[in-house]
Amino acid sequence: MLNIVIFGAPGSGKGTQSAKLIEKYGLKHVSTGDLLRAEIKANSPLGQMAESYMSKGQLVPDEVVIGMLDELIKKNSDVEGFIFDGFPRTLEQGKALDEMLEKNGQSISLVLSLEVKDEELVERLLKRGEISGRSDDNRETIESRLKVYYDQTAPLKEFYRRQGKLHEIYGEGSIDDIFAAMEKVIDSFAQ
Ligand code: B4P
Repeated sequence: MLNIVIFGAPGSGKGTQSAKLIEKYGLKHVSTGDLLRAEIKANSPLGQMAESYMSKGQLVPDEVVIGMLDELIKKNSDVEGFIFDGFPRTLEQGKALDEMLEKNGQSISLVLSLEVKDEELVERLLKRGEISGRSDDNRETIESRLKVYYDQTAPLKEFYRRQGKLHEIYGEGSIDDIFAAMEKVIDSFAQ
């Protein structure tokens, strides 16, 4: 099993690169952002709750996101591996993910961390906001998402570095060049 975490700040290209990785490696894509947006679209109770956090640029509570993932991992015990995109986002989620995988005799293989400077992140997200109209892609919410990233998510890098799983990838430049750098790490792991 090849289980990859795509890690990075909001707008670092996690979703963009995940789409290319799935195509090449045939792994099951798990994007907590997409799952939560689907709940919002369906106007479910979970979606209504999630929206109240996401619209302010805050993280949805750990127990909600962890519960969603637990179910999904159990349901997909026959896949070749997972790409976790946007999960984990807190140390609590990181520890829970290790436990959930362990229960199924699995573990995280690699963590690919996309490194992009803040000015570029803001520029990308503002541009996406103009095109897609995503309600959390406005300047005020982007600023709080970045702050949340540095406060709550970035400490996970140390967690994975200690496990010897962290690979930092330069996340600026062409999408194909960034993908090539990721492929190199994955292919040398899988050999
Ligand atoms: P996510 O959906 O995970 O989104 P993101 O971090 O904002 O974006 P991503 O990094 O995937 O960027 P993308 O590839 O699209 O999270 C949204 C919200 O959901 C969070 O704020 C939180 O509230 C909630 N949430 C999600 N997971 C959670 C969890 N585990 N726990 C609690 N809450 C959770 O790229 C962005 C833009 O850049 C795109 O327009 C793309 O085209 C462009 N781009 C990509 N690569 C580029 C490149 N190389 N050059 C130029 N532009 C590029």
